[in-house]
Amino acid sequence: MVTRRTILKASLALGAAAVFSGAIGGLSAFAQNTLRVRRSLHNMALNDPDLSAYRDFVGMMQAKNQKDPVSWLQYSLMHGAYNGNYRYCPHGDWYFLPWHREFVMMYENAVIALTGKKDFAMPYWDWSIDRVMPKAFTDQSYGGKPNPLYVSGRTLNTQNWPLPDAWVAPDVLAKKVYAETNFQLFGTSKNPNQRDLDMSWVVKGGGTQGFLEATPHNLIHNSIGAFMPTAGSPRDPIFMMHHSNIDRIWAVWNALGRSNTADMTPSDRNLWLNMNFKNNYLSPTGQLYSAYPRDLQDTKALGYTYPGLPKPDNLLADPVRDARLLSLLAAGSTSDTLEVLRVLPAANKDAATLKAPLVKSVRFSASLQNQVMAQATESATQSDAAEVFAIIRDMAVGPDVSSVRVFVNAPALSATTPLDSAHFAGEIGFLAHPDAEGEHAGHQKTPPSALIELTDTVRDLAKRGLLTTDNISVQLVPVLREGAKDGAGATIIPASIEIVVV
Ligand SMILES: [Cu+2]
Repeated sequence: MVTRRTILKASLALGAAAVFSGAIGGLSAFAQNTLRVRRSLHNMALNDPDLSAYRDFVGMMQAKNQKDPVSWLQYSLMHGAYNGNYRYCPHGDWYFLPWHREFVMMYENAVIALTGKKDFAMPYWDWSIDRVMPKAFTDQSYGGKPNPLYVSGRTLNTQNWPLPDAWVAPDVLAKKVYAETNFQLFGTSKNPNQRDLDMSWVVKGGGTQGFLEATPHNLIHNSIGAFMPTAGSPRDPIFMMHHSNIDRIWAVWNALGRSNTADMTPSDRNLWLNMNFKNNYLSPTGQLYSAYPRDLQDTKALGYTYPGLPKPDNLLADPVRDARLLSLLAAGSTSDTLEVLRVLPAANKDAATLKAPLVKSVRFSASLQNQVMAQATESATQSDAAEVFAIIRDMAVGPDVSSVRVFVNAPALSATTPLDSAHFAGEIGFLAHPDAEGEHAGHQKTPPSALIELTDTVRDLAKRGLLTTDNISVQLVPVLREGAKDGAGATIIPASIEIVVV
């Protein structure tokens, strides 16, 4: 039996990266039917018909009266306002993927309607391959006129360009995204307090972000700057290509044979599938319309697909492991004997600052270390490999913090400690949020929480002899927003940190 645990052990080296990278361009498989195919921007000609239709569409939408519901500004306001609040768009909970699937389709349908290009499909920016902004978006002019895809004031944070391996390398995605078998661990979990289908849950957040949302999704938004780190992010035309790629990753994950709902309880399945995104979207003629996750499960049923989708890999979920992790995310405890190491007690008040990273240790017993390390040296492919996760909860994030880097047992740390350090475990990005007052205060998000996998870092450190004590130390280093000052707004205070060996 091949389970998720086995594959972590058996290594994903077997071409996984090449299969999932999106580098395969073949359209032939879909050429005979009517599915529209969303293609990669990689090597796409600037005058490609899909890219040209999108450019024309953006130009048309920007030229309209911006009070018209079918205009560049009004479409973006369904998501949220620049320097304002998020309106309908969920981040940090399990509605993140389906809500944005419909949002990209809302634009796609409008491109078709306004340009008349019936086979238009939104291209995607595969940032695993193309680590800088695609040229179509950075040229200030096109065809002798201003380029509608160009946005002035993008910062393209030099620290983060080209996009680093730690966020987007194909082998990182293979392991941290595609090998995950549980939807909520892959695509961000439910707010544990949700008990009904009240629409307010959609925008509340309060789930625990997995790697996909916390790292490539959030950090690419932030790295681009201008509109992209804010609730007004859809005002940057690159938004649709970024989210088309996020949507493709979900489609690839499903194509590998992963189910969104098979392992949800009946009650959770109902709460996820039947939520009404009521009047969250605008039609090409300016009518409000609704969508339900139950109708957003399969891109082919929605009329589009992506090239090069993989075949199922027959990787089986491990229900015990999934249940343990999910109950830990939901309740802070598990019903069985799983040992939870409390790195930071609940209601912590200690802050990480730029000058003083938050460094907290907890006893990491020899027997736990052995559970993790036994697997690193054992050669059998069948294993009960232990994984190590950190859960960082309810982070109070200062407005000047763009992300936080997580290190393990580093002897010395600073803002410039590189991401390829053996001690680096992960980076969690935070979109910009306004203060908690204001007219949409009821729509404020719960402080973000994230799940960070430490397995490889811990094993690697042990192999190098860098895990010599029986303590494990978790270290948080905030990263400043582009242009922000290192002041009171540059701190981050997690309510708690737990480590669990599953
Ligand atoms: Cu969004």
